[in-house]
Amino acid sequence: MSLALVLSIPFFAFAAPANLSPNVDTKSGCVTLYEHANFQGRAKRFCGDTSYVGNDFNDIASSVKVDCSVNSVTLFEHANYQGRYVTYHGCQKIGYVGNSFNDIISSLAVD
Ligand SMILES: [Ca+2]
Repeated sequence: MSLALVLSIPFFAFAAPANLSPNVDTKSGCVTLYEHANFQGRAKRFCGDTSYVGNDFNDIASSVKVDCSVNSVTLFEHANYQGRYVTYHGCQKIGYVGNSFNDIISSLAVD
């Protein structure tokens, strides 16, 4: 096969068809807990289900930022998703979790 023939082979672009489906982000986003209200004090990020927030963050969170890629996050009073809970959806900045959830969060489930 001559070089000229090889070069004459039509080049087919492999452009993918336009993706008209909604953007589905299957990976879980992250949630940031803050020690104090209005995103003050120490902060810790959690990406995915967390059965225990850790000794460094147990029972201290007062405010929360929920990434837009998160469908929902449920914050639990106790480790292993036990006790009282509250659910927030993505793209939220919660400057104060409220008296009923202040300084009690021990685990969280990220969807
Ligand atoms: Ca707790």
